[in-house]
Amino acid sequence: TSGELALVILALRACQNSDESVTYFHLVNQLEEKFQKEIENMGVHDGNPLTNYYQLSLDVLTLCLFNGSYSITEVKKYFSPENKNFYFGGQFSVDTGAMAVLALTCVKRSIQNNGEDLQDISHYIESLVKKILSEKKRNGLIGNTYSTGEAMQVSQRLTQEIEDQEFPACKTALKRDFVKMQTLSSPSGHAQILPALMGKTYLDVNNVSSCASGPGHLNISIHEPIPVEPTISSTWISVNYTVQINETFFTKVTVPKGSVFLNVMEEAQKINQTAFRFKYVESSWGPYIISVQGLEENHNDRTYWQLLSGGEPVTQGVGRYVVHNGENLEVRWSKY
Ligand code: B12
Repeated sequence: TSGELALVILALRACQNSDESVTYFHLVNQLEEKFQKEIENMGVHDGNPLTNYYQLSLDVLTLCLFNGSYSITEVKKYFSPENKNFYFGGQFSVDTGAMAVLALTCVKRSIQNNGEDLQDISHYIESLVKKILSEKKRNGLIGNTYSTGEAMQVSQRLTQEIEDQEFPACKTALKRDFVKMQTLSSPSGHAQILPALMGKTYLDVNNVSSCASGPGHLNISIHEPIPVEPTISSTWISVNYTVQINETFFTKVTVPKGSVFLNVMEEAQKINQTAFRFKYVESSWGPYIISVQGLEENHNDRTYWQLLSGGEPVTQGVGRYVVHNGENLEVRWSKY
């Protein structure tokens, strides 16, 4: 996807030794094409990109940092803070907003004259940063753990406030979660939190300080990361499982204690293949559910399979979410 390619380009640059010469020309060309396909898709599918605005932001950021071509008029047209793509199910996506601010900040720096473009882009940035800051929680996080690292990148003020102990819980919470993730080995989570913990942003990627040059000075006391597979024991628990489309399909499932959401779905599928069959793809966050009962998610229609527990969306995927005895799990056909 366009965002995956953008991340690859950023990663290559971040890791480039100063004595290496790498040409990004072809990769950037391909990214330009993929970005145009995203825009074309929006034209014919009611403003919905092929992927999402998190990735479109990664695209603009990378094209801007690597002198690729993109049109400021298009950026202004699509990145207005009121655009529906900044929201999932009515909820402002801090991750998406943060990535867009990074992209717009790069675009702003690249504008030479002091005209209307500069004013509009500055206005977008201001408005998005406000929306991000309004998602600050009492425990110090902005949105949740994963979005906090990215939110910290967008606002020097935010980073400073956190440093100044105004939100002491924030950095502590981030460090704690970082350590937790180490044991659960979530490379995506790490990649999104590390820059903030190191006081860097994705915009710094061109200020080469080679990643091969040393481990840096991140002060987290971890000794040996202990790889923790979910501990499946011989104790059994019982979980309620529902698939919700227009109708409700329900079953009770028994799984070993320590099982994850995916294990429940697999057990349900054994009980009733017709009602509970499903498919997933592997992603950088682990298994992602793409279809249930043969009904597949569709980016053009903004449909997907939402995961819930007790009627509330869960904050982890099926491969990570550990289930509890008596829990009411649900997979719901939803729109975002
Ligand atoms: C866009 C997005 C979505 C879209 C994806 C469809 C689309 N139009 O692209 C929608 C709204 C459908 C979605 C759904 C979910 N998401 Co989401 N999503 C994102 C977001 C903002 C960007 C992902 C992206 O494009 N990354 C860049 C590309 C290059 O990387 P990628 O890995 O190839 O991207 C793909 C996967 O990330 C996948 N994906 C998206 N969300 C999730 C969640 C999980 C658990 C998995 C395994 C995969 C996955 O879709 C991407 C496009 O194909 C991230 C934010 C972030 N900080 O990463 C959250 C994020 C990844 N999502 C998250 C969550 C929790 C979910 C849900 C589990 C929510 C729920 N309760 O239902 C569901 C997934 C359920 C399922 N079917 O398995 C969390 C994951 C945290 C974690 N520890 O696992 C994140 C980090 C948001 C957050 N701050 O909490 N998501």
